[in-house]
Amino acid sequence: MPHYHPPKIASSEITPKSLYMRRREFIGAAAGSFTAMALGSQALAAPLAAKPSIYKLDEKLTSKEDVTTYNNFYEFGTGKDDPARNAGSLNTRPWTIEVDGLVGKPQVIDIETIMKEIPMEERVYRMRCVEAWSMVIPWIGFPISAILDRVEPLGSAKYVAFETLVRPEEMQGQAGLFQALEWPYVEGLRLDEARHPLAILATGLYGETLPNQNGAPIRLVVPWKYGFKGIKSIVKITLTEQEPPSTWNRLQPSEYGFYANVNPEVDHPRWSQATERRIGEADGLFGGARINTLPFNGYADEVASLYDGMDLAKFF
Ligand SMILES: Nc1nc2c(c(=O)[nH]1)N[C@H]1C(S)=C(S)[C@@H](COP(=O)(O)O)O[C@H]1N2
Ligand SMILES: [Mo]
Repeated sequence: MPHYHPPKIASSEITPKSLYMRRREFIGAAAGSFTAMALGSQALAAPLAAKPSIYKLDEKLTSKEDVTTYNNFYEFGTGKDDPARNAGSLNTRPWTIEVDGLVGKPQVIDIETIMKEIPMEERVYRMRCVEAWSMVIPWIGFPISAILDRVEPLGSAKYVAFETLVRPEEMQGQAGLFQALEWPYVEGLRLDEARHPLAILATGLYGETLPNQNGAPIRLVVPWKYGFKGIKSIVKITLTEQEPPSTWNRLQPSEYGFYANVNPEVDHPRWSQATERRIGEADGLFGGARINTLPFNGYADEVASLYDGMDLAKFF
């Protein structure tokens, strides 16, 4: 059962209210590993070995504290501190990814198989959110091609679609009356973008397995694109002929493109994309040092040729 679509019932609706409130207090009060034990089988952060990065970056790493407490993961709430507070309830074992669509060998791949059989590499990348803040993160992961090669895409496959888990009883942002987004969160890449060696599926950061709030057990990282392309907690990958839908584009196409390549010359309709706030750096009057945003987030030499002949402003 690789793909779990339970009915939309909040745990507060199926558990007596008093018990639910007490459980929330209890979970909130318990710390770290104790919370994990109380909730069952989600994996704790564990050391994760990786080959050193072949892509060097001469920039200061964002602290692990900031990387793991300032997050966007609307399945756990819309506040930046919600995911770190709420994502402990997600069970990341067992976990499978269904890979299907235009492939010769569709299959369901277990996360344990991925961790055992695919060599992990460290990749220190800039991460630029469309909201104009950024980080430098030491990810651990592997090129998406390692998965694509296993399923043998057909000649007709042109795009790769990704889907996040739907499990409202463990993802409180998917439960209850207010739903920030349409679930599942979906994203996509052109097949040649997905096959670019810079595009990875990440399984860890800072030398350990991914914390839940960062998209455990496996998430996409495409460093030359805005952060919303980096879909978390992936359960399904589908090869398609047509451009697949993407969550933010579907919600507001005038503000969030399918391509979403970082481009300081194309402003968001409501703010400039020319500069960014590097999280954790020299907090000033406006809450953080502003630095210039680079075309393709600084990866133009590697990836610009993917877009030869395209009007990049038009294809935001
Ligand atoms: N499933 C899912 N994936 C998601 C999001 C989300 O809300 N849900 N937010 C995106 C956005 S807007 C950003 S900036 C990055 C943030 O990744 P981080 O919290 O690990 O830094 O995750 C992306 N992936
Ligand atoms: Mo973002």
